[in-house]
Parts: sequence; structure tokens; C-alpha cells
Amino acid sequence: MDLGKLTVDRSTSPAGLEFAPGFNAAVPFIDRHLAEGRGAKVAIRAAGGEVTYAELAASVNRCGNALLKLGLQRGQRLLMVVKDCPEFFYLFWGAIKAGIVPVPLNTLLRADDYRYILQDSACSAIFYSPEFAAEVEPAVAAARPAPPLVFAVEGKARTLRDELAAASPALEAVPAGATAACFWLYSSGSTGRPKGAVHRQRDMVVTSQWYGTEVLGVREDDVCFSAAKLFFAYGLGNGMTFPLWAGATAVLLDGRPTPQSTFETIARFKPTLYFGVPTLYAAQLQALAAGPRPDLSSVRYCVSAGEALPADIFRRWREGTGLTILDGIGSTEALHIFISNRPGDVRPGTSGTLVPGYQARIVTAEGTPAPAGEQGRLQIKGPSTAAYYWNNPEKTAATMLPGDWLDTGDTYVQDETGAYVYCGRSDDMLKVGGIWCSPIEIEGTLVSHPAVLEVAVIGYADAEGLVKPEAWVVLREGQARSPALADQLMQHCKTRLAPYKYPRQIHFVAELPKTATGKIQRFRLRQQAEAAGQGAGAAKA
Ligand code: 3UK
Repeated sequence: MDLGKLTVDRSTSPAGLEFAPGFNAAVPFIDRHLAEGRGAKVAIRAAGGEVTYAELAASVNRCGNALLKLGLQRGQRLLMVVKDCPEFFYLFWGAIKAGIVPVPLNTLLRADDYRYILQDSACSAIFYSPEFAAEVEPAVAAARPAPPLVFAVEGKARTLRDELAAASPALEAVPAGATAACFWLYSSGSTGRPKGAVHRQRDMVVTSQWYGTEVLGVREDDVCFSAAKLFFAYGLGNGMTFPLWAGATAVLLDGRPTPQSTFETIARFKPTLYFGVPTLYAAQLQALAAGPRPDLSSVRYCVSAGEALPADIFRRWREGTGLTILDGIGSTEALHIFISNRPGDVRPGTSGTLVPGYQARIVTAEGTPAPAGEQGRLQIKGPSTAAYYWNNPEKTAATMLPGDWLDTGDTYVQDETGAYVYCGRSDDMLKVGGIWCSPIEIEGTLVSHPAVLEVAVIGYADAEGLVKPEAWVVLREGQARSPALADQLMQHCKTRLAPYKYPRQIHFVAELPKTATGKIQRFRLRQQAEAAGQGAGAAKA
């Protein structure tokens, strides 16, 4: 039986996809390329060297065998705190092929976040790049129960690399099934801890075919470079599953994506598709204005997601580079983009139109269809959405609705042309540089400072139209307002939270707007701040 067999044909089934019983996603994404004669083609290009499709398949098998030999069993979770490097591919696909569930994690988190996830996932193993040891190792030491297997990818006494060298390069895929659990991705919420979204074997096929191939037009001669890291669902598609699906090439940058590092990577590896987030496009535009013109001539299309792309950034990028950015909205729970602008049909300032295959509806607070032209909650439906949140029936019930609809938590409206226009979140969550940021988590950290009595954090659009967290702080009796104290409060956050979560401005105030029952009203603060022009970017926002 061919466990990777699937049919891609929209004329025979509405979804256009049919999966063999026992379907294992590693077969079409990894093994298929050998059967199709692509073994000598470069699959991955990185600063450390190249990996062909044949080498990739062998390393995936070695990794799967090594994991089995270490005692990992079917369905057990393997956490990955791994930078963008070939070993990310080996671990992810080696696990899937062996029936183990990989869980790539945000590499920017702090020890306490990792400790929580180690416990919540009840994982059997954690693998990490040595760059992240300072946060991962204390988390492992503090976790109860401790994870049985802890491995650095390289640079330590006994590493993944040693295990790979000792393992066999032959491995049969474990029979799974299109709807069997395949991998998890953790996503943050406004209150409480991150939730593990459980994705199925078919999900990456759906996103790669419907968005990657059919909307973006990824093809075999493409070279994909994602500035967004592989541990994000966005980066996982852009930088791994889309190129692997098409038999194309992925370019990996293992360090921080800055204007300089991304321009250098583009000049060196000549990607044809480039994937960024609005904050990075804005920073790249500044670098373009200030420095020498980078060589972007290889790029066919640019993609943006993670937060809304302001129309002004779209236009300036086109003027400055001649390139078109396709904005699309996706989510961790949907796995990738489900509403998008198209090559040849771009509507700046909108998220575009539905990716064929998905369904969308805009509903009122009561859950009934919103009248045409009115704002409402966006809900979507399609076979790539997560089955449920691990160990969290309440959040599952609130998000994964009857009839397989997924509540995005976003407010949207359709314009006269039918394009979907983003109007904000239905909750207090912020997207900062395309990454989730909870105002409540930042507030909790600020009130732990001895000078702070109470605090409210809200998102405030900067001069580029991009949202940043800012804090309104009431000090305790006897504490004097000063720029030095504001700096201290920012430092307090930077050392305790993931680095992108600190408030960019501290506003000292005498009191905060509250309800009769004493609850802080962030929405009123937002209105007041906007009216008073208090935000950092108030001049242009
Ligand atoms: C927001 C956008 C306006 C929106 C993601 C592409 O961002 C991704 O996943 P996350 O789970 O966040 C999802 C939320 O982010 N958002 C994303 N893209 C846009 N808002 N315009 C956009 N273009 O609030 C959404 O609910 O981190 C993006 C592919 C895969 C992804 N996981």
C-alpha cells in the first residue's frame, strides 16, 4: 500500500484531494521526490551548505530511526526549540514518518513559557538548538515531571547529530490516516497560557496545494525564502511545506531577520518568492532609503501576513523595489492563509478574497449572518483547520464551532468588490511584528514592579500604521514619575517576557478608566489616548 497516495483533482471531489487509508504526510512531502527523480535536486540551501532531496530523505529516515531507538513511541510528543536549519526538517519529518508528533515552538520564549509547555504537552522529548540553552535548560530542570529525553541539536556532549550518524537511512512510514494527529503548534491567547493546536496529516497538503500551488503558483523552479521562522505556521508553509510540495528549493536563514540579513540572504541565494511581515517590510523600506540598493532582481512575488499590511507600505515597496506584496490572512489554527490577494488582482489595504476551497462567513455577536456590508466576526471552514486544542475543552468549544467552522477572533467586512477588509480583533490580543502579544501578560509583568500600582496596556498604531504595545501606568504613593523609571519598567518587561513583548512607551497617569465594578476599560483608554494624541505614533496615526 502506498501510504502517501493522494489524488489532487478538483473535478472528482469538491475539495480536490483524496487520501489513501493510512496516509502519512512524510511520503508525499519527502519520499515522493525520489520516486519522481528529483533526488539530486537541491531541497535546502543555507549558509552551512546544501541538502539534496536524496540527502533530505536519508536524513529524515535516520532521524525517524534514531527517535525510535531512543524509545519514542507512536503519538508521543517531541518538542522542538530549533532554529531554521536542515535539522528542523529532519526532526519534523523524521518524527511524522515514525508516527511521533513534532511540536515546533517559538524560539523567542522564556524559561517559564517552556516549562509550562513541557508540562502541558506531557511531551516525551525536547530537542533544542544550543543558541536557546539559556532558556530551555532551566525550563527542563523546573518541569514536573521532567521530560525523559533532552537533546541539543549540536554543540553538546551527546547530540542529535551523533544520533543521526549512527542511525539507518532506511525507514518505512508508519500508517496514520488523513485525519490522524500529525503535529501541534502552540498559539497564545489573551488570557491564560498558550494552547496546543492539534493538526492532522492532511492539513499541510491542503495548505500547500490550495494556497501554495493554486493561489501563489509555487512551482518546481521556485526558490522560497521566508523571513518568518519555521516555527510559525506562516514560516512552516512558506519555508518548508510549499517548496517541498512543489519539489522546489527552500532557503534558510538561521539568525534574526533584519533588513540587512534578509537583503544579504536574497542577494546570495536569489529566491523567487519572498515572505515577510509588515513590520519587517517597513524596516526594509527604511534601510532602502538609507543605504545602497540591494539586489532583489530574483524575486517574482513578495508575500505578507501575520498582521494587516498598510496600503502605504504596499505602495512604497512597489515604488522602491518594483515588487508586488500579496497580503493574506492566515492563522495557526487554519495552518496557513485562507483569504488572500492574488498575482494580477491586488487590492491594497485589504486581505483579498477567499482562497478557493475554503468557506468564510461574517457573523454578528449572536452568531447570525451579518447584513452585507456590515462588520462582524470572521469564521472560516476548510480541511486544514486544527482538530482541537490539546487538553483545553473550553477554548476548543469557543473556537472550533459546530459544523467544523473556525472562529478567527477577527472583525472583518467585505467591501463593494467582495474583498475582505480587516477591522481589528474581537478580543484584546495584539499582533506585534506579526507575533501574538497579550496586553494582559504585559500588564501582569508591570504590576509585579514595586513602583507600579495599576496598569493598562493597549495597542497603538505607530507612524507606519503598525500596532505596538504601550502602557498607561498609575504609580504607587511616593513614587515619582521620571524617564529613568519608564526605562526601568521597560527593562523589567524585557528581562521577564519574550523580547518583543515590552511596552514601547510608558505613559504615567493619575488614574485609569474603570467600570462601576472596577474593571479597567481598555477600549475607553484607547479612545481617550487617540483623542488626546498620546500614542508614540500619534502624529501620523
Ligand atoms: C492576524 C492578520 C490582518 C489575525 C499566520 C499566515 O498570523 C498567522 O497566525 P497567528 O496564529 O495569528 C493569526 C491572526 O493574525 N493576521 C494574520 N494575517 C493577517 N490580520 N491581515 C493579515 N494579513 O488576527 C489572525 O487571526 O500567529 C499568517 C499564515 C499562517 C499563520 N499562522
